[in-house]
Amino acid sequence: MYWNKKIECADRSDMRRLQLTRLREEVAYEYDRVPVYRKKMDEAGVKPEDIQTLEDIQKLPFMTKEDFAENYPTGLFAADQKDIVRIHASSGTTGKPKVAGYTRRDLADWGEAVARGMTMAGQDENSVIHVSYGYGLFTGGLGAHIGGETIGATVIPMSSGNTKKQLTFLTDLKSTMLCCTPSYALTIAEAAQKAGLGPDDIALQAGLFGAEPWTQAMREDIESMLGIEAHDIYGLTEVTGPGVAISCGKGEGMHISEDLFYPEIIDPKTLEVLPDGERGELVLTTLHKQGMPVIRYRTRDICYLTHEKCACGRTTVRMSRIFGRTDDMLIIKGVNVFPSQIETVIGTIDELTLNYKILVGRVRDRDTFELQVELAEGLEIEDIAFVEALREKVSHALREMLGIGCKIRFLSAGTLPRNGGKAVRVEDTRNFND
Ligand code: DLL
Repeated sequence: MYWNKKIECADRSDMRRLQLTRLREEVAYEYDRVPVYRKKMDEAGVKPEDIQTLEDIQKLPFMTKEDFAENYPTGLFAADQKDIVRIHASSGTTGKPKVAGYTRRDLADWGEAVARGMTMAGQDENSVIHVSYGYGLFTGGLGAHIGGETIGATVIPMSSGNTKKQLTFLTDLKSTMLCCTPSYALTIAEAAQKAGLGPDDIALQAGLFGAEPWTQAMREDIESMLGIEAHDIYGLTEVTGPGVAISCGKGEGMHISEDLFYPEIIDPKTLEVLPDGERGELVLTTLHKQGMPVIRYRTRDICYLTHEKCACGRTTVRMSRIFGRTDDMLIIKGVNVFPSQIETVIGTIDELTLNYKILVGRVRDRDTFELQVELAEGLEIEDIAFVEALREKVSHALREMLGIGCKIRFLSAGTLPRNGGKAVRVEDTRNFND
């Protein structure tokens, strides 16, 4: 089943023609309307007219997350405020969020991209779509929502949390698709098992899981426990949200909606464009965005591309699973966390030193998150009342900054190893390569 066969199964030369037309329009629009990007292009000595072929994209300067930090909150917006109908945001390095703005047409395109994926996963206007991604500034909830509405399905805006209620709605309303992070899918699956509900008791057929890296083993667990087909969905706030690419389940990887997003893979060190099959950093250019187009945006996500025709009949380029990131952003329990945010919090609390370690791991496919931090010189770790009050204070401040909780372990001053070189602040023992 295809949502938009003309695009999804387009002849490659037709697709490239469409992409070139859109790229030229998008670059001219961005040059005209976003002074920061115009300056970058001028500095690189390139004008919109220099884009004559798709390969000419390589003449254009990159955009990075630093551009978001420097131009917070709306310096990268291209549309007039009266035409921006929605704002989303995700966390940034310094604690300053990356803010994205959408016009009506951007929302329609977003719905279209997610609709393609939902159709790949066998959903249509008869489906009941249970959305357990968070609603709000995070793009997961409203992104899945708009896709479900676009295909005309019945959408349940559950948001995340309250697993018991999730199960009740899933079963009582006979949901056919579950949309949430893969780790939350496992939580729901385990709760279903505990409640004695097997695949035959639930109407679910498929799931659209993303926003964090996951493994093949996790996919198999989710599929067998819930009796569904699990599809991978990729996206990021800066580019739109979920739906940049979605897996069809027939071939490897995720189909990119190439009429809307142009992908390149670069070597993050030399910045050279790499051929199909080679792992590198994914760079994305929006081809039809009005609110906040991005051009050659360095996502920091590591994957590879393939242009081989897929067994499902689609001709669109596919990206592999995400194997990791080139920067220090961690995704813990589906939430983006920068170590610098944690350091900022620690720095505001006098009773702590800036010697800390973040430990991230996985136990039974679930993320664990612990902060070890040293007490300031002279403070007694044996003073239980003091330590508990401090724990409360640090916990609260961290939750305010990150949006998730973390286990805190206090250490006496001087306990953490100092190696004299670059401090190793993060120990992430999760492995997303299998
Ligand atoms: O996570 C958008 C999204 C919502 C995607 C729901 C899929 C489903 P951000 O919060 O801006 O946006 O985080 C974007 O999450 O750069 C990747 O590192 C990671 N990511 C997103 N999808 C996947 C995936 C949303 N399927 C960052 N596999 C991205 C691995 C993913 N990592």
